[in-house]
Amino acid sequence: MKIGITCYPTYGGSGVVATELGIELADRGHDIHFISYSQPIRLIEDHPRIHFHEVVVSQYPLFQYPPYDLALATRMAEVADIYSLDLLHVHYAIPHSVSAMLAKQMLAAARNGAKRNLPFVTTLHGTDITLVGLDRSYLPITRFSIEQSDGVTAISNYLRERTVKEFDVQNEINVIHNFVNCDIYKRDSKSAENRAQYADSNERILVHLSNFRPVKRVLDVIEIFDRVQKQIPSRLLMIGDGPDRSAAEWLAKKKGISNKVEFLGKQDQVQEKLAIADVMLMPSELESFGLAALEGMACKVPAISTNVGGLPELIENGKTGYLADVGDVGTMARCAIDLLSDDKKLRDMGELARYEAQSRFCSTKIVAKYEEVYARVLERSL
Ligand code: GMT
Repeated sequence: MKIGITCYPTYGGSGVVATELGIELADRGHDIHFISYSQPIRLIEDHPRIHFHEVVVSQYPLFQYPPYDLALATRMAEVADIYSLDLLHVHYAIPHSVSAMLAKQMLAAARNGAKRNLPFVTTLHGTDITLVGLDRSYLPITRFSIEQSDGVTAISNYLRERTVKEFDVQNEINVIHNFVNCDIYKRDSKSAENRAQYADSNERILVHLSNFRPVKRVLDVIEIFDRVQKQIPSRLLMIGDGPDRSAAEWLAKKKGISNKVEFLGKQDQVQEKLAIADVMLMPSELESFGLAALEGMACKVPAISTNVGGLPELIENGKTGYLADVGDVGTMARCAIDLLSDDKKLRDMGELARYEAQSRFCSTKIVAKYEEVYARVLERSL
C-alpha cells in the first residue's frame, strides 16, 4: 500500500507512535509518505520506502494565525495525487483529520484526471479528545471530522469509551493499543556499562520520560524521588523537556537533591537510557495509554504510575508495576522503596513487565491490526 501519514513531528507520544508505525510498515513493504511541517524526530535513519514531504505555511501580513491546516490539506491532496496514495492515516484529530477531510473532498472534486476517492483513517491519542477536543471551540469540528473518517482507531478502551461518551460519535472505533519494538527496546550487555555513567554500583536509578506538560505532574516525580533517596541510595534521570522543566529543576534545588537529579533533555536513543534504569515514575494526571511506561517495561523497567485512563490496561498492579491515586506521592514512594530494596522482587517484576510488553504489545502483533483496518477501509471505498 501507499500510505500518507500525518502527525505532530515533535516529542509527543502520538508523533512517536506515528513514526514508529511508518517505519514498521515500510519494513513490511509499504510505501510511506510522511506529510508534516518538519521531519518526525524519531525518523533518524534513511529508509528506501520512507519519504518526507514538508508542509510550508506562507506568511502574510493579514495572517495573525497562519492557516497550517489549509496548507496541510493542500499538501496532502498534492502528495496523494502525485504519488498515487491509497489512503491517509492521521494521528491526533486536531487539526489533522480536518485537513485530511478537506484533501479527500478536493480530490473527489478534482477537474483533471486526479478525481478519485482518498479514504482517511484517524487515530485518537489522548489530549485531542480529553483536553483540546473538549474545548467548545474545537468540539463540533473534531466530532465532525471523526465521523467523516473512513476508519477510526483509539489507543485504549478507555479512550474509545470517552470518545463515545463525550463526543457522541456514531462510527465504529477500533481499539489498537500502543506498541513497542522489543528488538530495539531491551536490556543488553551495553546497558550495564552505560549505567556506570550515571550512578555508582550501590545506587539505584529511577527514570521519568515525558514532555513535561502539566498533565505529567513532574513535580510529583521530584516529591517521590525525594522520599525514595532518603531511604535508598539512588539517582533520578529526567528525560524530555517542556513547560514544567524549570519548576522541577527549582524544586529539586530547593530540596537539596539537585546533585542526584539529572535533567537530560530530549534524547534520540531513548531506549539506551531506559535500559539502565530500575524503575520508572509516571505520576500523570491522565494517560490514555502511557507509551513511555510500555517502552520502559520492554527494557525490564516496571513503572510506578497512577491508576488513570488506559494505564490499568497496560499495568497490573503489584505484578508488572504499581498503580496509585493521582497525587498520592506517599504511596508511590513506598512502592518504589519496597521494590528497590528487594533485588529478587525487582528482577522478577522487570522480567514479567518485559514478558507482558512482548506478549501483548509487541510491534509485530499490533502493526498487523492497523493493516487490517487499512484493508477494510480500502475494501469499503471501492
Ligand atoms: O502526553 C503525551 O505524551 C503526548 C500525547 C500525544 O498525543 O502526543 O500522548 C498521548 O498519546 C500517547 C501515544 O498514543 C499515549 O501513550 C499517551 O498516553 C497520550 N497522553 C495522554 O493521554 C496525556
